[in-house]
Amino acid sequence: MKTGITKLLNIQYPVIQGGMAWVAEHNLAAAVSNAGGLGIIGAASAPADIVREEIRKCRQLTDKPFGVNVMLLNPNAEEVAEVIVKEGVKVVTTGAGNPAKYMDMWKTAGVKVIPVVASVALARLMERGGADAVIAEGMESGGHIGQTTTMALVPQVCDAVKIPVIAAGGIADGRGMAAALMLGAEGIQMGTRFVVAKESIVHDNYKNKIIKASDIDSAVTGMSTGHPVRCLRNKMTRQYLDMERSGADFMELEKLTLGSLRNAVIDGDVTDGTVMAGQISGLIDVEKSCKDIIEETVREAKHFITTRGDIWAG
Ligand code: TUI
Repeated sequence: MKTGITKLLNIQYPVIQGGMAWVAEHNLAAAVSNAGGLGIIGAASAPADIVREEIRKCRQLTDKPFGVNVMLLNPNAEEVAEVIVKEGVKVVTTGAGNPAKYMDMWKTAGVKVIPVVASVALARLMERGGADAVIAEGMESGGHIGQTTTMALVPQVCDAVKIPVIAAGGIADGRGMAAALMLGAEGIQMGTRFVVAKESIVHDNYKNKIIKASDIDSAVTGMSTGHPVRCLRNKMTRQYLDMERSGADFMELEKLTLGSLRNAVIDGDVTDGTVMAGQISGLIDVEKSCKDIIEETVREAKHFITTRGDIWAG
């Protein structure tokens, strides 16, 4: 495939892996990169030293390009931003905020910067600030989300900027990829699909919760605090939403979720833990290798794009 994204990143397929907290570690990132996509190490809330180690471990597993995601609510974001430059990482994606203050440092170091945006306004701002591409992420996604769906956001962002756009949110197969390309995107980012990859170190309980989920099994917590987060429904989301409805304050809600994503991802506590996942969970019914995920997605996308002309064939 050749798109603005494969050319920009020097990769075989325009398929990027989401920078998911606790999930996007070096094994998953290397597997995605080795399969021809772009693997991403999610720095999430990790201290800079851990991120440095993850980068070095990833390098031992792949000689292909990979990136690091900087979660901008991370109190260590500044040091992580510097580690990326010092370690010679070539691609950065950002999430949960505006990366403007790191842009010059990264651009000067020759790092390709690809911010996740949830609105047209931020996409425009990022293009003006020197971003190489943007990821337009719809509210179908897991984790921290914006307010607009992928279907509505992607074409509007594509019309607003000249840099290549990557679509994210609600994509887990070739139909989703084909649709994203039709909306004007030049690549896709998938998160939930890669959580249920063979190379993903996520606890089996977490993977099985996604596999068993149906279309309506996610909920959005944190609307009242201004940090909406999509996760699969469980005892934790019910408790959280009950507390929100009864007017609990931010600190009380924070206390409830402290460490809860780690408890679900690493220890497999999918009852009291936080199971971040997207609305497309209902489509995911089997664990596959990253290579199979990427190759089947691309093959299916090509099939749909090249055969749908039949509709007008009479
Ligand atoms: O960042 C994500 N997904 C995440 S981050 C995360 S860690 C976390 N946990 C609990 C609460 C908050 C964070 C879990 N999942 N996706 C990328 C993304 N970025 N989605 C939406 C946005 C976004 C939203 C607003 C990006 C920029 C933005 O603009 C803010 C501004 O300053 O203009």
